Amino acid sequence: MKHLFNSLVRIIVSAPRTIALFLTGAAAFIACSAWAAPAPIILTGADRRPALSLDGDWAPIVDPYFAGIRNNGFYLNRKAQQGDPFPTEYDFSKAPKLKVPGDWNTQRESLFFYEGPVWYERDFTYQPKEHTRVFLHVGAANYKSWFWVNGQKVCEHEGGFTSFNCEVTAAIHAGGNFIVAAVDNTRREDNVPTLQTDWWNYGGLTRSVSLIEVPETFIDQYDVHLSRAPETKLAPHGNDFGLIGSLYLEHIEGWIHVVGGKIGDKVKVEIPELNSDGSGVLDADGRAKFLLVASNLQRWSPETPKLYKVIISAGQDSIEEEIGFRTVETRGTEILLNGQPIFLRGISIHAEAPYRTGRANTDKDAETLLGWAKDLGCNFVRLAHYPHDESMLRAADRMGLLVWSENPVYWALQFDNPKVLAKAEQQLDEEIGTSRNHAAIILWSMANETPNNEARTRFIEAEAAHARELDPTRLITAALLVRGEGNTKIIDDPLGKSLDVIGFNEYIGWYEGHPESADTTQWRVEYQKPLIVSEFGGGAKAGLHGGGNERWTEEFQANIYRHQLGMLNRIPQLRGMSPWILMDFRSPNRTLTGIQDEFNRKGLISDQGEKKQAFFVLRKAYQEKTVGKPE
Ligand code: GCB
Repeated sequence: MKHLFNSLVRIIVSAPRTIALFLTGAAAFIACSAWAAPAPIILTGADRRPALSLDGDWAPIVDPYFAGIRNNGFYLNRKAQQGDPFPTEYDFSKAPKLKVPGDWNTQRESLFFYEGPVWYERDFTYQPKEHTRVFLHVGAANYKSWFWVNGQKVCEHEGGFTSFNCEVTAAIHAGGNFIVAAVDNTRREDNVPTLQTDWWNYGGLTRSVSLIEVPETFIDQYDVHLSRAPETKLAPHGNDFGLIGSLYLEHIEGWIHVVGGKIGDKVKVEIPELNSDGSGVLDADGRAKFLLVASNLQRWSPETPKLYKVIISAGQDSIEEEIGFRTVETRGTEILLNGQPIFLRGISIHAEAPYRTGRANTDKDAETLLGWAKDLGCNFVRLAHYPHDESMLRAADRMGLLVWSENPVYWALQFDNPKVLAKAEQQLDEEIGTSRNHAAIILWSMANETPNNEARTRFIEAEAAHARELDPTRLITAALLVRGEGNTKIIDDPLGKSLDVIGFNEYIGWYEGHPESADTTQWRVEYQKPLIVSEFGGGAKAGLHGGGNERWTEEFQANIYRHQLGMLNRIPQLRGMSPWILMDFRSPNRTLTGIQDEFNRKGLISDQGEKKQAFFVLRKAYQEKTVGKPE
């Protein structure tokens, strides 16, 4: 406002040309707020498409007052152009570069605590092909982002942990092109997540960026999964499918959605190794269902993480996937994987990069983190507190780790604000739409530690219903808070009614009592459903030693784990655990100098890869299977 006032004063005292320029600038600003570019689209298996990588050096302008949008009719060009509305003073080419993918906080000391807008620019050459559409694929941009190609707005997006795709076909041309992006990680009350979290608000183009080419009519989303229906044993003399023999037949089913397809167009799914294929035809919504019969399928499990090549095609378009097939369901208080009860020996993981810190985003980060989880004896990981990078999910599929994937509905959002619900649902659309074909994912988590009140319950019930509609094949969970009465811990949050599996967090021995307090704690659980203790733990600085009752020592943390494991074994419907947390991670809340230094130190491993004593306590329990009900 103040700026507008100053501008008006300047206009009144200056020449008519300035008035014209001011109006152009103001119109451009209004246009920016009012003109919505087409919404980005969701692509399943975007990483399986031919792509031109735009990773590498991008030129940034740090713009704390967002002057690039307000004053100058945007930083749309590589540098200020003649005729720009106000005398402009920017030139991307002069800026020292930032790496993409990457958060800006760990790349430049002055940006360590920075929250606000940063502009990015990148040049590239391109040769358009006929009958091809081109999408700018953004792995993640935290939190809000806007994109222009050759000065033309191509999209904007909200949400910092999911991928999205902006069509650039009409904006791109043969030869030299450039992209300008603005990314703003300002925390706001009506964001998802909201103002308070316990992790670093890493800003920027934190995951890979590329250009993806697809035919004019193309597959955007698909779902290929094993049917939960029991397998069919064939009669020895023939059957509906014309096969003879005593084979086990299983059904692989799903759907394919085609953009630009016509009713009746055919789609096809093939699994060459199983000698199996199936087809379907598009309905009025561009979706085709299919069913495949597979014999002698080897099911995916943590012990045998078998992935099959699956070819999905529609008209000119085709994608080659790697998909595992398994079922997951609950029966009473059991979790059944492939029909058999399973205990989830897990660990929670943040997307914090091992050794270098910052946002994890490479195959190597994923392999290191999940490699440590395997070494710990895990068959399960809770990917907290937001959807992780595709490379984590691909690695989990390959390495045989079951996954809890989480929507960033964390602590106290504006639960009574319908716009906030819409944002949470949009992030679910993107999370589920992009990752629904990972055999590893068994649980969609709706939220973490939310206050028990009616608005919250309504909000998460709506979210859960939305998730079930998007994906009826997986289990819905959330990490709940527990309440205490004397020595008894009670799980009776009404939200439990709308969950398939109940997660709960507790910090006995750290935020309350002593490690030994766990020995006398009783549990009352109001739900006959499977339970997962989604967090417990305590802080320790790697290399700091002392007695079992000295806080911050490795011994103290190990002591918490010993007593917790004993206590948890006394909860009859416990079906899994994901203690907090695999590796130390940055959090601005953790200010204890010399110990925390802006790291949450509850990791079993330090950010530099040092394993603490508690790692070995948990590993022993997992390896010897002294936790959980025998499977
Ligand atoms: C919690 C939160 C987690 C925190 C953790 C802690 O309950 O869910 O995000 O980091 O506690 O360390 O306090």
